[in-house]
Amino acid sequence: MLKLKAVSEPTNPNPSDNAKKTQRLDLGSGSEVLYIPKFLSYDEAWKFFDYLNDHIPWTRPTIRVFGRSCLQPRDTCYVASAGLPDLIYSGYQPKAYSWDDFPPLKDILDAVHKALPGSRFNSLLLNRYKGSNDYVSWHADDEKLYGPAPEIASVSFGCEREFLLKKKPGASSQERRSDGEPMSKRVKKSNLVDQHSFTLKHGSLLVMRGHTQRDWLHSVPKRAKADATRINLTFRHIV
Ligand SMILES: O=C(O)CCC(=O)C(=O)O
Repeated sequence: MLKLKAVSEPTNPNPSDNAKKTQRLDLGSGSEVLYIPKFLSYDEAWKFFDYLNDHIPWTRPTIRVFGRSCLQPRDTCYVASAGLPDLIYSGYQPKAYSWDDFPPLKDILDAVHKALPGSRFNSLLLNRYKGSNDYVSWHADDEKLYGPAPEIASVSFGCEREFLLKKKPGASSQERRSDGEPMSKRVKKSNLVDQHSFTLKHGSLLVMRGHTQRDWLHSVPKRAKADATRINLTFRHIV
């Protein structure tokens, strides 16, 4: 597995945004990840953390995984614009709160829209990891309601956690077939890497786009040393 190399790539013509040092990781086949470590200032991000920790009606639902019921290993909440189809994942349908219920979320949404010109997020899944035993297992946000190539913007607060990406097994074989070359040659030529790791910092923004949900899985594993609370917001667009 490789750690992301810090390649500063200005993606926004606004010079103050460039100073935030966007790192771009090309995953191949039309998938890419952007990472902005200092998307929010340290102090501003702690103010949001305190607000979210205290005011969001966190719940820890029972979900179904591989046919068995279990407690989701993190707290959650869901916010969506009015009139959208319901979100259902792992047999669980969260109540959709309104943006007006939590005004600071609209400020974060505005900042995300500004950083990602053309984006129009209309829903938000919030996660709270209360310590090192909380996690999210390997999955892709590939529910049909997000469309075939969703952009997902993830803002992190509090304790740093590792965020992993690994290629779906089927995705590499699709690549081989369309290319028509044996895998060994391809790997030598393009130096493909099937796993990546990011340390998601307090106040950072990570964006998955293109075919990332189709071809890759992501997770936030348990980490013994990550014993403080982390809050993560994933902004999504329901089509
Ligand atoms: O907490 C994170 O960084 C990831 C959350 C996630 O994967 C999700 O909400 O689907």
